[in-house]
Amino acid sequence: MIDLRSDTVTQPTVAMRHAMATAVVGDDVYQEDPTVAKLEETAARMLGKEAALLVTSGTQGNQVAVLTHVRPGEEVIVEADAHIFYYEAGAMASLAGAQTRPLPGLRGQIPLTDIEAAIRGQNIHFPRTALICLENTHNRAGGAVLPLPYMQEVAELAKKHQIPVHLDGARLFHAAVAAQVPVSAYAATADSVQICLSKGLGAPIGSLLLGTSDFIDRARQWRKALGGGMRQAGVIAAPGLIALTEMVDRLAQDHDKAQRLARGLAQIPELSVDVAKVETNIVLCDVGGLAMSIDAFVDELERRGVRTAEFGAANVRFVTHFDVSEQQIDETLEIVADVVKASARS
Ligand code: TLP
Repeated sequence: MIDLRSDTVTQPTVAMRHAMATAVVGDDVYQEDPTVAKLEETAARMLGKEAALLVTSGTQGNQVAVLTHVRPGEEVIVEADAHIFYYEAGAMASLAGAQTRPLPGLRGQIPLTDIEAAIRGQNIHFPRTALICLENTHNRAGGAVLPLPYMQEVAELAKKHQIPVHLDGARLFHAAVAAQVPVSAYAATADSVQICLSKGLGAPIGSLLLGTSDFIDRARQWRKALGGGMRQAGVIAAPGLIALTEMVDRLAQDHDKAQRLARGLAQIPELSVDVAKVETNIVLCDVGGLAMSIDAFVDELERRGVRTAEFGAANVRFVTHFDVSEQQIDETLEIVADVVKASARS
């Protein structure tokens, strides 16, 4: 199987498995796990934040952030296709009791004028605008990179209105590598940041939430409330340390593989891929021009050994990662071309 459904499907490396087996551990609810402490310190140093908190997943990190920033009935400005709004099972509503204000963006960027217009003024009828969320890279926008100057402008606007910014950086390292911007520069534009160790960096489990020491102290209690207080979590932190220290620079290879795939798909006339929009490791391919349905296309690819994901009414998502080789990208292109040809004949 060539599994291009997501960059979450990678197997832990041999070094990661060894690190898990030999990790020095303690009870992290007592904050006595030295490997967790090392991971949190390393992440905080890399992102230039005071403190970090190991959480079970990107979703948990995002939702702990919302719970820490927002009180019930307050409003959160989000991009309309953002993961925190679109894919987290309505948790901002069910857990934080937050009201969301989704605003459409262009390649993940909500126009600044729209953000400013959506910020609530003082009025007895209005909820308080308590948080602005950004996502970089932006998943549903096809791994789009939010440029640093845009993020700096949002930060300035938010500061002017004294509203905190949360950055869903599940793939922030992908953005940093693609834009050649230090990850700390991106992190500096947000009050809290969530990064995933399991998306393209190869760790089997875990994300980190980062912010000021005071914010992380409060977030730790919300993590406990959500059942995310883990005991000998060093076995998770140990591969996470390898993810942060050894797996970041190689993301450029995943971006190259995505380019190779996108260029190949773009040569198939029945498919539509905007190669210029492939900035990182996600390729969106519009299959609306095919004689077969998107379901049938994805199923047929799977039957022939290529796993992809349906992403909306007409888009198929292909995500590259370290467990897929250049040769497998070429094999994928051959299989896709065959399936498209067969669909035209039938
Ligand atoms: N995204 C997954 C799916 O949920 C769609 C994927 O395969 O891409 N933020 C962003 C931007 C994400 O892409 C994801 C995962 C998360 C948060 C949530 O992370 P997990 O799955 O660890 O809860």
